[in-house]
Amino acid sequence: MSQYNHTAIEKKWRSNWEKNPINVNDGKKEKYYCLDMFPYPSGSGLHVGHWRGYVISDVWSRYQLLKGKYVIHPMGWDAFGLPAENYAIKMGVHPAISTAENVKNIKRQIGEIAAIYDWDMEVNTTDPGFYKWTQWIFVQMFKKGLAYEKEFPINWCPSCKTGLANEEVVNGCCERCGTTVTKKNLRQWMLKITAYAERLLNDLDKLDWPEKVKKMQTDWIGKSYGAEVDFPVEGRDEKITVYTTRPDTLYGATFMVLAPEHSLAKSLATDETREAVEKYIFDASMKSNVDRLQDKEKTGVFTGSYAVNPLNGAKTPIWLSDYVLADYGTGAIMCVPAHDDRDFEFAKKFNIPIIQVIAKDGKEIEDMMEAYTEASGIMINSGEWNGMESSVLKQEAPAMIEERGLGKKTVNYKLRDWVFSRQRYWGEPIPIIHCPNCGNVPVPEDQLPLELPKVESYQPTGTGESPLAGIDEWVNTTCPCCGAPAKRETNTMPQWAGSSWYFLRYVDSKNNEELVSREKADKYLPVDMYIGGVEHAVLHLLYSRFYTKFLCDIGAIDFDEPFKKLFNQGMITGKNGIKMSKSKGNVVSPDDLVRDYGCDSLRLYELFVGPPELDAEWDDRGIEGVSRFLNRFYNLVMDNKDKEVEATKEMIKIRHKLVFDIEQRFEQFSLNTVISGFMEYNNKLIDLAKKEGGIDRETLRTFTVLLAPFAPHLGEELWQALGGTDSVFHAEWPECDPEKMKDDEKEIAVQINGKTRAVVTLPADVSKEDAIAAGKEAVKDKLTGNVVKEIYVPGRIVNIVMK
Ligand code: ANZ
Ligand code: ZN
Repeated sequence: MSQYNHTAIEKKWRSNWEKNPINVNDGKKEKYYCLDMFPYPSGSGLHVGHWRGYVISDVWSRYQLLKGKYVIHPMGWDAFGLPAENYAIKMGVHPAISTAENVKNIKRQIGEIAAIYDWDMEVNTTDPGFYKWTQWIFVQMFKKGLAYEKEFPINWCPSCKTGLANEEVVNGCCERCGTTVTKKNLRQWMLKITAYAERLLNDLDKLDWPEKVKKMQTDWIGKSYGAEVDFPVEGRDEKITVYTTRPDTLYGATFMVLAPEHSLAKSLATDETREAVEKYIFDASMKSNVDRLQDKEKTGVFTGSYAVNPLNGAKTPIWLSDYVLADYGTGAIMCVPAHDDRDFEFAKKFNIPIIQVIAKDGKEIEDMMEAYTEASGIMINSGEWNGMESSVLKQEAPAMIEERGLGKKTVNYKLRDWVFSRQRYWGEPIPIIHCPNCGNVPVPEDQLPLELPKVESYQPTGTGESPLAGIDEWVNTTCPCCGAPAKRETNTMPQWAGSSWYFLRYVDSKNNEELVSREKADKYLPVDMYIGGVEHAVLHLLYSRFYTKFLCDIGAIDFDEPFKKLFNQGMITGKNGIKMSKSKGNVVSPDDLVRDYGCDSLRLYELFVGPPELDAEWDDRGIEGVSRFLNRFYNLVMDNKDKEVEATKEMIKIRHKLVFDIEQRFEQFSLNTVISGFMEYNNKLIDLAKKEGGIDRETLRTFTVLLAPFAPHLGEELWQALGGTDSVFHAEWPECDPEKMKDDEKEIAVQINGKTRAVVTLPADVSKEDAIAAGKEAVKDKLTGNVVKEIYVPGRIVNIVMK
């Protein structure tokens, strides 16, 4: 068997594509926008895991191309952010320089994949021509009151020395460096993403996204229905409003807990409790969020004051505890230990009474060992509510409470406004000027971009100010409104700022007048297919939806969801599922594999390792198998291309079945089984070629077109060998005719008493009588006894039962 020369073939077609691009916009074709999550240009380059996502998106793009679409398939760089800055601090190299080097290197590596990226569209978030518009969006948000300043305790990473968004805190630790996050009181720029909570939630229905991701966003937005109930404080004019999702349990509230930061916390202390209360409040303020939220033993302090249950007048002790969060609901809760786990634990620890108000089967439990948390069962110990079903009451109680003037029906969201400032250097400057007369004034739009100045030291100051604060010439400016001496904002934007809208820019990346022209936006946007890792389920994918909705609201674009379809690829890991990383020494570089087996083989193998949505362990040895398949197919074509074989019924049938199977698997995004399908059909054709002395050219051409999205170089080479004069990607995607797929003959097993004795080949639509007759004929010398029954299973079995 001859071996095809992948090096020569791949080189030939690369240079050919450069001269004659295959994906051209003729203005008539329907567009298809297939987007990769753009990478951060890190210094360590690409490994085989990175390849997978890019191969998936390229195969999909080329499939669309063959279906006659103009494919928008761009690439760019998410290049602001901490790693480049940390590198600058370590090496003393300006981040712009190291970033440019990394981009160059990764671009070369991505070139090895042979994807059909349109490099004319390339964007880089650190390019002033790009971040002009990142700043412009911020200014628009500021004008609409959606970007605002606020001082409050934010998540603070003591190692990165910067504030973090809630989304960047994972299990209480900094998403980037893993350090435990603490709280710090800082003036912050905030984006009011909460104004879009309802739309972000409802519009998930419009999206063809994995259910898992939709659920993560739903949970993150965290809408809950309940009631705010007012508890008057005994002996005072104030009342405390609690938020509860379980107003059905009001009769079971035996105490109340306020967050230590609650505005009334201090004043509720009595002479006897003051010292303990103040100490508790102070200690809580020193604790990090992890300590507060982790499931450790509950702590708390009794304030000495009581509130009055508005429903039954019960005297309810008021406690402080840090398991109640200050910034959720009202920062105060009514506690029902019989039906809430945390309240139960607290009540047990501090010997507070427990009153059961829901009974599973109508019977009260003597000594509760744990909370009964389900909202199902019969109400007991609940006055006029006794006997009601708790699930019904849970729905009705908020309105009843509101009618009686004891509180109101409410909806709550877990989603918080987005902390949008970073006290770091390598990001977009926030385009705001602080004027002593005019307050916060945005940099006038015609002065954007507000360029990031060069600094001497990138080192974060650690005081909560960015290194920009140290450049007096930059900080000191004049107010664009009144001309008075004023100061620039020195915080920068988070890395998410550019990635929240970059996909809009590709289709008009050089436009200096607009973020994207409406004409181009209408024509080429939104994204039809977005491919990337699942780790972005709530960060990038939520922010992008928010930005898109905002830009739609101000008329910059005409759609309010950025990504119609989302595909999350699984990760390629090293042995035993361990993530590839330099430090673990298990990184597999594509370079040697491309050299030894060719780009086409590696592309196929990246997909052959398993279902694209699942993680897969890398094993170099597997590439042999796909490489052997490509070689066998190459030889099949080369050996048969000139034989002028007339297509037999069998060949036509296989050809149509091939198209049917491959297309169906493609549409289900089952790319690994497309490849195993190729292998099976290849074997069938090789056998058939032996039997029939060749294979017809049309079948070989069809197979070549189907294979081309996966192995584009080989696809072109074989297409040319089969007489193609234009690129294989300009061939039409083959049609499948279901009529031609039908088997017109069937192999039918002939059994005697259930044991197969012969096989007969009969027309697929043979009648029962004929099938039985033919079956009996085939086994006639074995029919020695009395035939008692004749059974025909259509198309499969003739069974003759004998005694
Ligand atoms: C009484 C009650 C009885 C509750 C019961 C639960 C079960 P969601 O919105 O679904 O997360 N809660 C309210 N504000 C809180 C805060 N700031 N910090 C901590 N917990 C808070 O849950 C809302 C429920 O969480 C509320 O309903 C409240 O406890 C608690 F059998 O009120 B519940
Ligand atoms: Zn001014």
